[in-house]
Amino acid sequence: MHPLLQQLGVADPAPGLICGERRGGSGALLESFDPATGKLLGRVQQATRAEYDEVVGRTEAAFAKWRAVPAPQRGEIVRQIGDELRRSKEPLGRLVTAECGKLLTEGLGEVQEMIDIADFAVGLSRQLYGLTMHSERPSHRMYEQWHPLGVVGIITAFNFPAAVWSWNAMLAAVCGDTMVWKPSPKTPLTAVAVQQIASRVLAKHGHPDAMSLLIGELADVGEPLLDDRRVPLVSATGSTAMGRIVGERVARRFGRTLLELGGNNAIVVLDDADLDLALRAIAFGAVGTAGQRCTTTRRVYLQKGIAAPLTARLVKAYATFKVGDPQAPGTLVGPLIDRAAVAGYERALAQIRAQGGEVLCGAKVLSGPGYESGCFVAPTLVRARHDLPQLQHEVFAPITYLIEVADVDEAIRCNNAVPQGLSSAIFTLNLRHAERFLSAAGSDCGIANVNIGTSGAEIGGAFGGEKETGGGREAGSDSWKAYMRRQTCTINFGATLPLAQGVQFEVGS
Ligand code: UN1
Repeated sequence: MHPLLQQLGVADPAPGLICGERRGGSGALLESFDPATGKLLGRVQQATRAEYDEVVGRTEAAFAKWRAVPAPQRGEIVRQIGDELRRSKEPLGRLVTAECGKLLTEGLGEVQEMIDIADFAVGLSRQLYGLTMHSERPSHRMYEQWHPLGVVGIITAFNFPAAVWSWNAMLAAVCGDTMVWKPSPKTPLTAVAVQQIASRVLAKHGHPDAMSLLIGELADVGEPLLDDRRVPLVSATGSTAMGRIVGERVARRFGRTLLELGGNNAIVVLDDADLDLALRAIAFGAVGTAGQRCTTTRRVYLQKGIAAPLTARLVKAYATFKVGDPQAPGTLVGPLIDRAAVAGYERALAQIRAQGGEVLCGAKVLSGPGYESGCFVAPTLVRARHDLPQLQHEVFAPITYLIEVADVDEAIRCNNAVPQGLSSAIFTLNLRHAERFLSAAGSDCGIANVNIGTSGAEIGGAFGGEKETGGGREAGSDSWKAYMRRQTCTINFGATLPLAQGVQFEVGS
């Protein structure tokens, strides 16, 4: 058994069903591999369709109890989950790295992000504010209040196997919802370890079934979630193709969705930029997490005055990037999640070449000592024209396009000329250009930055994007509203019944 699993108290096989004290799964075994070594990390006994029904039933029953707990007390329980995560940060961060291949500093950062959102949610538990309005009628009071929704379905992707759950779960919990988590089948062990931590705390407070985990085949767990009227909100992170199915299916039953889908993010570098900053931001955005963030920088628009020198500096920097073991200090690029992702990288490169893109560096699958898993690829820079068709597609791999533009207007047009709308950034020291990028006529993305890159957002802001990114917002600001239902209340404390808009309706008594 892997020592990290032992340390985190995860059995072998791990339970693919966790709901309170109920630990189980009687479906097929799912294997989880370390993409850096290709070695088996552990196995999970998946849940069946019947077990899905049982768990959603229990989670729904738990809702009646959980919503009755005052929000600040729910916050106190979330605070204790955050404290448990603090205690487990090191082994959990290492497990994230082992299972999804991100650098150890990023694995630890991911757990930090969970702790941060837990803290945020604790504060929020005393701030689920509604507005009050002045009624147009005498002796009337009008206000709105926010109530919990019910069972929230949380579907997460492999690249943030723990943090994205916590963005949803910590907010949903203080909002009074209970939840069912369906993690990526590529990172099930991280989910089991995280769920066990949360379940332990919840059980101590008499709410064991408020958060549950279901790992199972698509037909047994994923699909039923979409059609299940007991689940009023499905929050899904993943590809646009997946999100389209989720959005349509859930809408058919008038359920709500919160979608956080594909990104295809650009950095614009103008002639007046601080090029040292731009270089570092492009590097982290493009090759960080091996290009497998939804916020990864995929397109870089360079104004013509700095295009040649910055391209040369980038190519030189790329030659120094160490690709390899994500646990080893000094590594900057870990593996892709699996060989299917490597095949996607190769297919994209074939398209790029066929369409006339010029590969400047990288563009190969790495082999030899340290690369036996077959999941390592060289970070790649491509010089392209703005109309290269492949630019329209998100490929989860470290392939970055460098495109020359004449000025800020062309850069903004190009930034917006893709179907996705998650993150964007401009590097300039000119106030007018920066503000132009942030204006209504500027970037059309959910996130727009100046002199910082496209990835690595803090939890305090609302996170999400427009167009095919799905329109959802998670984490900070007022994203909590997605997990609640709004109720508008009008109270008449007078002795007459005036109607709104001055309508007269006299009823003889
Ligand atoms: C994702 O890739 O799904 O802004 C989320 C970032 C991270 C979140 C990425 N905080 O890059």
